[in-house]
Amino acid sequence: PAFKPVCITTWNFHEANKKAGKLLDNKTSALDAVEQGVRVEEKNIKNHTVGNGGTPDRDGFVTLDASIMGPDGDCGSVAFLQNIEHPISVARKIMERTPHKMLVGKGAYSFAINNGFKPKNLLSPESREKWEEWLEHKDYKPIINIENHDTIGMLCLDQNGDMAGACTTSGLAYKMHGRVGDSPIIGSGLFVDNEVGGAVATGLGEEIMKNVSSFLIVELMRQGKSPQESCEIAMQRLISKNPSYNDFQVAFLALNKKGEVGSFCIHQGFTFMKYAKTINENISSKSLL
Ligand code: SD4
Repeated sequence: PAFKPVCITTWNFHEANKKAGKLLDNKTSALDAVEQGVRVEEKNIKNHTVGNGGTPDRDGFVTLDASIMGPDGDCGSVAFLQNIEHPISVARKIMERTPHKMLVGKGAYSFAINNGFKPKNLLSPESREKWEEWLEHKDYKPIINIENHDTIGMLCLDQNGDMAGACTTSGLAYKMHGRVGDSPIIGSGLFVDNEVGGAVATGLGEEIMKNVSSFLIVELMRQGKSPQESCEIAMQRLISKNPSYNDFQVAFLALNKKGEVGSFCIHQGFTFMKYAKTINENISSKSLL
């Protein structure tokens, strides 16, 4: 093949990254690979930060955000979606089957049902129990590295040299009902430009959104910066806008068209997965602090 496929994923989502990496090795397109890859974690009830089994908002509702972006520059996203296990696939259908890029809440749910998705209660007994414990104190503080696995953001470069990305999450634990994070906001939680590369973000979405960080990282790569330099410069921008960065985590992951990878986070503890040449490994990110 002209290009050696690469797949990278936020945190230690071993299985999801391997699934997508192996699909790329079998000539699957980057777009299909990112969708199939992140679905592994959406389905996984033991993971409390994505899809099924996700941590609910403060009122006890699991509400999901997701986005997908393909090599043709097109994108789709869903936000505040409930009772649907695979928001990434809903996002893809919005991209492919509607004149729009984003659907939210009840409208996104109706669209999903009309397109063959089945309703499902996503609040696992375990997540419900933890929420009930949380209700006793109702402390609202972003947790820095939730169990070391969190929002799943994935970037794939396929054998044709085409790139796609996906991002899917149940968002911040115990967020306000109706809160939407960075993950479904194109340019914030995810951005891909097939001429340059792609970036994904995880951590405190409010900070990522106000800096449109994934778009910024891709634009820095367009100017000739490496993925690593681009992640670091975007982080400098982000922390320059909020002096209390010691109190929250943000992490970036980027991939360029040459298959080079970069990552940067505020606090130690962010890791990412990389699949290349049949090796699937977990790598510790450089951090600011
Ligand atoms: C959000 N960025 O909803 C997501 C959550 C996350 O690590 O990635 N936490 O703000």
